Amino acid sequence: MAKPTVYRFCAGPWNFSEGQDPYGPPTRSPQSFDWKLSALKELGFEAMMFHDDDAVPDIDSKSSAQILKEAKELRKRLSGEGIVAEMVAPRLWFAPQTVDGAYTSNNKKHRQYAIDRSKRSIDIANVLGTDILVLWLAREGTYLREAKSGTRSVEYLVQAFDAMLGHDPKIRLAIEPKPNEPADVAYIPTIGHALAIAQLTRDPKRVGALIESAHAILAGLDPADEIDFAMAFKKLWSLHLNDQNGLKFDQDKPFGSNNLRVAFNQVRALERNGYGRRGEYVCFDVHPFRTTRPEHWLKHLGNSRDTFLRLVDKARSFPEAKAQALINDLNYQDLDQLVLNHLMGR
Ligand code: XLS
Ligand code: MG
Repeated sequence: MAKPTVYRFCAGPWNFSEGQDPYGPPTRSPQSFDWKLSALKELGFEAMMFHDDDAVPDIDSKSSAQILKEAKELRKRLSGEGIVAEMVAPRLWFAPQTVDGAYTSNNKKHRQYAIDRSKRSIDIANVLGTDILVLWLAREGTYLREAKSGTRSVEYLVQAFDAMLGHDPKIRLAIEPKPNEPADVAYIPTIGHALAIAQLTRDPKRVGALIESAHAILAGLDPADEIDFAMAFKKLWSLHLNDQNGLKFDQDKPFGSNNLRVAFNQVRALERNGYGRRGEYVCFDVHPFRTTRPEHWLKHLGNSRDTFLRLVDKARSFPEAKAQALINDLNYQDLDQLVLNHLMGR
């Protein structure tokens, strides 16, 4: 039997957010990048994930040479702290050019902006020593379906992915699907869509996925099934664990906060597929509650990790033989109770 996986953890600077939401300002004073980096260390996390402008602020106003210089400084800073860069993601939902889509905008110049910015993100990833470019396709969808052609949007996405794959022979694209928000309806809502569009690109084996629990739940799916599906294709290259209470705004709650059984099944899926054995990190895309006081600022991350590790114990100590006997007997009533009793500690 293979040795149990020793999981390694990761978070991004945005996961130390200040409490702002669409209806109100921050509730905690902003902290510097250095504060966030030392918070990550204090938590014992080993990696940080980056949007391109987390790594190089005000990226659009800087030359390529300047971007590379700042990325190199960051690399040095991270190595000094013993923290690894897990991925880089182009933030393609802020700039005026992305108001109506980035790669799928109806405006040619805006599509080019998105591709050029993605290439810069790849250059940053290279300097930071990661081969993963995460693509959360925030604005690749519509508010009105009549505003765009779905077929043409698929073609635009493939053209953009091909440009990125051509820019660097080693980069891997990890598509992070989400069905809605900020777009009304997105073009790549699920892992199935992400892996299907990968097949149309110039190098399908370098186009895979990142699963975020909340995004799968928003699509009405079980995140554990999404994990199994991606891993059946060996294409789960990163992971954003969190939780979500039903079909509403993206909540980024601590892992397991809303539904412990759904969280348990995600951990079981990771365990049975060997997630983490090829160097993948467990990232928590979680936010502190708005009410959080500064002295409790790191709890949502520490708590998510604690819940994750306790569920790893639960997955490893699950009475498999008993469960199998109940499955063979079609006694799903008792199987259900076996799971609940196991989770409740008996
Ligand atoms: C938003 C996404 C975003 C990505 C990285 O829901 O989770 O933060 O993870 O671009
Ligand atoms: Mg995410």
